Amino acid sequence: DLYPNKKAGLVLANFSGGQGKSGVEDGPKYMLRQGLRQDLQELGWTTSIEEPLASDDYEKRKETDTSDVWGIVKRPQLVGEATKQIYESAKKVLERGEMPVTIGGDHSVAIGSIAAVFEKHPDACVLWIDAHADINTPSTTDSGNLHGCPVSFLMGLDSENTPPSLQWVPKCVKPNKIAYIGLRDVDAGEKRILRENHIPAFSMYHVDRFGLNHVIEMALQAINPDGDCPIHLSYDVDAMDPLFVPATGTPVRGGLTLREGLFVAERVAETGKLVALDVVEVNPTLAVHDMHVLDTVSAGCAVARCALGETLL
Ligand code: 5AB
Ligand code: MN
Ligand code: MN
Ligand code: MN
Repeated sequence: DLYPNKKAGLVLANFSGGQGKSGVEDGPKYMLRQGLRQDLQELGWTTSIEEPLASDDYEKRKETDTSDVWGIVKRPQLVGEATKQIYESAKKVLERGEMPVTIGGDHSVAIGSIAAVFEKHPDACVLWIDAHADINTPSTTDSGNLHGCPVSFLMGLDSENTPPSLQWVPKCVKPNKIAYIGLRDVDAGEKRILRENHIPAFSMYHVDRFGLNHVIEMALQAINPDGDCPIHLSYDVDAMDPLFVPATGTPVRGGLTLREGLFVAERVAETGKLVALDVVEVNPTLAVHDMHVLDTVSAGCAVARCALGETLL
């Protein structure tokens, strides 16, 4: 069996402070209501729930604390505190021998989950599935939204300009230990960072040129050449086309089909090396039809099921 122990700790990362739109904090609630926990139990997983953000009202603080800025960067204090809580929860899950499944929330929450995974597995690698590279630094970001920056903090890029509240983040991810698939909206500063650091990055162009199957093999080969490293899959649902995943904060047309999106998760499951999963950027309130909510939430749940082995026979 690929997953001999089959214990997952669902880390509910109901947080929206890494970007401006509200609603993404409801992602976990909708995915649970859709039956995510039962789905995983039917696959044979024992599940526990962690609620790292339950003891404070982060949404309220987002609305009221207008002084939480660091130059152009928005809400560094809020993001620093929330991601630290998520980090502590994910560490607890890992210490119990369970797989952290972090449900966002915006993609800044991956700061916490990935930091925890590298503490337990220093030899881990990250597969980042996204339309965006999320590697802006406080110096390169145009939006000031921290969900566009998590990778730069985890890599320790531009540490001179790291807001004090995020200085706890370990510089754990090396440039040859993270690969991207699905990119199609990368800022100029991010392209320079990817190039200068030789970070393996596969855009939709590469998916069309080589096919997704080959792209996944190249990505895994780049970060995990011997196939023995633990894998953290950080999955932004906007990697998939807005036709299939309309209710997300920064949709970009020309993305992965639903089947391609699930195939990535299935292929990672097949490696038997998955140790942690994030599913982020489901924002039910951005739907204009009920069907948009259902499509998006179902796709998020399907990613989790596929990553945890659903379609492997
Ligand atoms: B997401 C953009 N690069 O920095 C920025 O959805 C978009 O987690 C970031 O991938 C998108 O604001 C963040 C323009
Ligand atoms: Mn994205
Ligand atoms: Mn993202
Ligand atoms: Mn987005």
